[in-house]
Amino acid sequence: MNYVNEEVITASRISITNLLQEIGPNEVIREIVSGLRAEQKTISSKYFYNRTGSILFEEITRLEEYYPTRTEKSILKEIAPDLMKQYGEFEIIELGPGDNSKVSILLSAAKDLNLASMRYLPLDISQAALSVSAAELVRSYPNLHVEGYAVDFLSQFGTIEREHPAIICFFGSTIGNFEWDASLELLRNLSGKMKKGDVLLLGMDMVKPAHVLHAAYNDASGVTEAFNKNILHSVNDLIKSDFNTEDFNHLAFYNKKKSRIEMHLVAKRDLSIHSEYIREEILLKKGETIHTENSHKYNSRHIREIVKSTGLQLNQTHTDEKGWFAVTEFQKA
Ligand code: AVI
Repeated sequence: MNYVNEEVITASRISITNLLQEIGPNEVIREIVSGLRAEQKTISSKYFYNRTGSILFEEITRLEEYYPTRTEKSILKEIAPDLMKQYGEFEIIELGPGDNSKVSILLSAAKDLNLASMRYLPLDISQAALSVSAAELVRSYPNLHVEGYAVDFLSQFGTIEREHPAIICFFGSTIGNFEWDASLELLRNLSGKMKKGDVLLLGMDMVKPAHVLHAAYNDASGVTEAFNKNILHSVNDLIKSDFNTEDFNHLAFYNKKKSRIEMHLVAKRDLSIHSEYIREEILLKKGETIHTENSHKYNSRHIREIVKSTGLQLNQTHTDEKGWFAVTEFQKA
């Protein structure tokens, strides 16, 4: 009986709203096929995250070589008490929350301050993921209300109604997976929708010795390789094609000029790929690559460019002692 009551009480602190405008399958097919017919073949990194891809990514975040996740969390642990003292009355909005592990650091610091009530607004593409995480969070934080939105946060951030100032969290250096110009545009849009006093906490993976970067995307146990190759399974499902992961090698390298890790899949032999949706096969020459991901690495010049381009004010850059990762705090002036 108690259990049932508890479920009712926690459920009353959760609301999930679906504002997704469905993207038709034709658009997805068109996007993937045109990427595969381009001079430099590409598959957008958003297609990594089918069920297997999401599990593999979680595994990557726990790898010894993959420093970003644990480094970002250690920074958050360090700064959370002061941040929550300063902005404890703010609501927390998180773009693409993933598991609850990062926001939990902020919420725990707020809980330690005995804040009467807290509102957390996670924005994610997956309504199912939002429901599972919301249920977990309200169980751990008795003063917490979760108002989740299934949205494409890139285009729909402005549609979220809110009255209070917010800390907007965009963690994990997900921003780094966008081309530099696209990331500035995204941040400019975000800044345009922010209200005076709102704070943006941006997780940014910083430039560091190339061998460290190389190892993070070429781990010894081959999880990143499996993650990279899995995008072909995801594409096979979406465009009914016949890619075979055995025909490709994983390639990840640091492109210093563009300050980014690039991931590719390299054809081991000449290939002809069929899809139920296209008449002409997709041809690959031996050695030709499909570009699957960019992961930009930043320095202080990039941060200054962001300030210049978005008009946001730079409050502080919080880094670990090696300066490998930064949680940068911007404010809407
Ligand atoms: C999600 N994103 C920030 C990760 C990154 O590091 O760019 C994805 C990833 N790709 C390979 N390993 C991890």
